[in-house]
Amino acid sequence: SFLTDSLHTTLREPNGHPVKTKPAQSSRQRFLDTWPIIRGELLEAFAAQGLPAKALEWYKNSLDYNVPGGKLNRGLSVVDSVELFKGRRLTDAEYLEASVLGWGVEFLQSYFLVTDDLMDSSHTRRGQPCWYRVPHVGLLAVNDAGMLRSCIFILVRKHFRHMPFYADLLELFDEMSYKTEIGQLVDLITAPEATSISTASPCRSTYETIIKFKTAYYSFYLPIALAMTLCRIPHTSDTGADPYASALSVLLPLGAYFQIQDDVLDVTAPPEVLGKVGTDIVDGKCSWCVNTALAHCTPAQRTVLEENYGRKDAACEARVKDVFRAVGIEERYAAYERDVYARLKSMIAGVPEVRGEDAVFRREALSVFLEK
Ligand code: DMA
Ligand code: MG
Ligand code: MG
Ligand code: MG
Repeated sequence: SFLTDSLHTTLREPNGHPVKTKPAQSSRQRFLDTWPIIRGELLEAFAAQGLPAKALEWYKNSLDYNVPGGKLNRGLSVVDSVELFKGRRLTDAEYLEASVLGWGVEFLQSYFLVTDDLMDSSHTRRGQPCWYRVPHVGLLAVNDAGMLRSCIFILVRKHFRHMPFYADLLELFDEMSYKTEIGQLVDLITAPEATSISTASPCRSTYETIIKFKTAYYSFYLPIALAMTLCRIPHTSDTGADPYASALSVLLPLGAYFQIQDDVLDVTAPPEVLGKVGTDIVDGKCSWCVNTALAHCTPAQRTVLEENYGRKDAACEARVKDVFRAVGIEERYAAYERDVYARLKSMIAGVPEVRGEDAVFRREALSVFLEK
């Protein structure tokens, strides 16, 4: 397929020598190698419903377009953490099990991205048009998104229905989806159509709620909690600490850091690098940049923000970006990043490691995530 062809193309240095394969790439490759199996199982389940060939074709295109094209950090975190907790290379059968959960997080992600792009009126994603902008897709993207989410449950049922932790897995996917939906709700109602920032009044505490709910739970806690569940890490330990709660206490601020970075990239990164065109200013989002700018701007700059933020107009957007630059958004972000990185590192150092039957919850899973 176009997908595997492009992935197997050898990357070249400017001097023409092949780029040396880093360990990170081979772990990514092993994960990607399970995609045809996962995809095959889903197509088989779909075909078993006895549907017209055209429907199968549509479903196949939606899967290929929306699922495997991203950085896959969330999915990889599941399989890498399972390997880390078990302390050895997984057998192919074990790896496939772990990858079902990894792809599960990626299906959830694709569901949220397809609907997020519709609601944010975005144009591009992962260097291609957003799914709803593809000719003939349009609002059918709503149903396609739901079908991407259903993939999680088809696969988890097939692979784990007989396991004692089946309900725990379902609960994790379900609860983390709910948290994300809450986050998306607050994100959207704090950016009402045609309302200037003076009345929408973004504030720090609303912002912190938004990013924790819309990003941190599903992107950071979910992959680690799935890996812990698969490795049968218990909820109790000798010290009395619940390792899931300790993981959560680091992964929520780590996820917030990630979303703050996403907000800064939205206004600063070139679309060729980012794979998407930022829409936060035009959409009037309660983002880290506007909150930071409001906290440090002069009264004149505040007026510029009030008159131009959230307007569907490129000139207004450019004026907002000028204020962001003038108040030093990038420098302030760099300072925040240095600080939060140090803070997370010391938090991670205090996380207790907890032994399960044949696996150990290791704090290194958290630092691996931080380094990514
Ligand atoms: C990210 O919000 C959260 C979800 C649940 C997709 P966003 O709109 O900032 O994401 P992006 O910048 O990727 O559109
Ligand atoms: Mg968006
Ligand atoms: Mg959004
Ligand atoms: Mg964003």
